Amino acid sequence: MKVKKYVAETMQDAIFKVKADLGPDAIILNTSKYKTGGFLGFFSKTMVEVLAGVEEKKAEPVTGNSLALQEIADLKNLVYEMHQNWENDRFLKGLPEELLGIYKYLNEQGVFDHLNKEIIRLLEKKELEKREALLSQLSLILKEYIGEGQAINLNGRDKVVAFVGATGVGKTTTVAKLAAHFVLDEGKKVCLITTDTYRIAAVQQLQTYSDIINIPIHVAYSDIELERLLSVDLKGKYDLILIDTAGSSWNDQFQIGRLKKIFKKELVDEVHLILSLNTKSQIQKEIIDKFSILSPDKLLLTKLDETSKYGDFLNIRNFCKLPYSYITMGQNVPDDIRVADLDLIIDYLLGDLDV
Ligand SMILES: Nc1nc2c(ncn2[C@@H]2O[C@H](COP(=O)(O)OP(=O)(O)OP(=O)(O)O)[C@@H](O)[C@H]2O)c(=O)[nH]1
Ligand SMILES: [Mg+2]
Repeated sequence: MKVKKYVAETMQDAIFKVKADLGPDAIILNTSKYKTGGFLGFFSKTMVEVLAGVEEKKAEPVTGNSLALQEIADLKNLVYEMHQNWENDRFLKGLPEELLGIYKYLNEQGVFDHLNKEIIRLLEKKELEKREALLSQLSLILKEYIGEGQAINLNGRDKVVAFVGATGVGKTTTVAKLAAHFVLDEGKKVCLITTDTYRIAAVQQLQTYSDIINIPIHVAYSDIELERLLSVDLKGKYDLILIDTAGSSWNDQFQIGRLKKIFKKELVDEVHLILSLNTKSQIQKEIIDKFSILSPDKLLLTKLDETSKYGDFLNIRNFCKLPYSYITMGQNVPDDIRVADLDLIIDYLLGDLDV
């Protein structure tokens, strides 16, 4: 241990000196006071003496090799960054003003840089000068990237559709919105099933909606029960059966695996993976990866109202090409849901563009 003595007029000053010199890990070993100066015992000053120490950290053995490797890695990163900046500058400098405006706008919308540049290059090739032509070409390119939405289409046959996704993304609310839509707007016979039996409140939440819409609800406590409901009890009795599931933390492979067991493909026609648009793109990617073992058929995007940047409509395409089915934009059942219509998405994405 390194031990040192500090003298000051007050204890506070002494401690301050200790910390400044030995750092926050220092410990006080002893304190004492003594008088100094003065005349015949008058006018003397009381001083504080503090003995403090700190454990000396053993330096990590640094080998010549590891130091050199670290330096090489740092240099590589630096060169890569410089190259990226240089490329970026070169790319941006060469752009006509309108295209630069579009690039900056998409950048503000949070569109991944490499996608953004890809889109601008495609636009560049068209050599369009008129603003209208440029915008309509941009909207065509974006539509191509995003792809046509695919709502639940009953096509005269009955369907079983299940909804999966991370905790709290809006599965139950969305199931209620869709149930209300198919009953009230399309006059279909709809039934609900929930496999979310972990929380009492979860069953009650869906029960409340089913009471309001006046449709039956069944609770499946196990995969065997769900199988019986779908293959025997409810078979052929409804135009549409909607299955709500318990939210799985996307890190919980066990929970997601359990759903796989429940969804025997021949009993469930469509699985919609629900993603919330208020989640970071990188996390969206991880969620998509984790839920891919359930082989979802469509992506359903929720909480559009909780974001002001719409780049994820494009970014998600980078990880997953499944069609979007619906978009939800609020908590109101049944109003806040729309089919993932391409014109609607483009309106959101390009709504504020002014080039
Ligand atoms: N702002 C906004 N909130 C929404 C939307 N959809 C659902 N919510 C809210 O998000 C919260 C969670 O919704 P739930 O439907 O319970 O989510 P869940 O995925 O079923 O949750 P778990 O079953 O716990 O995994 C509720 O407060 C909903 O009202 C939406 O489009 N926008
Ligand atoms: Mg729920």
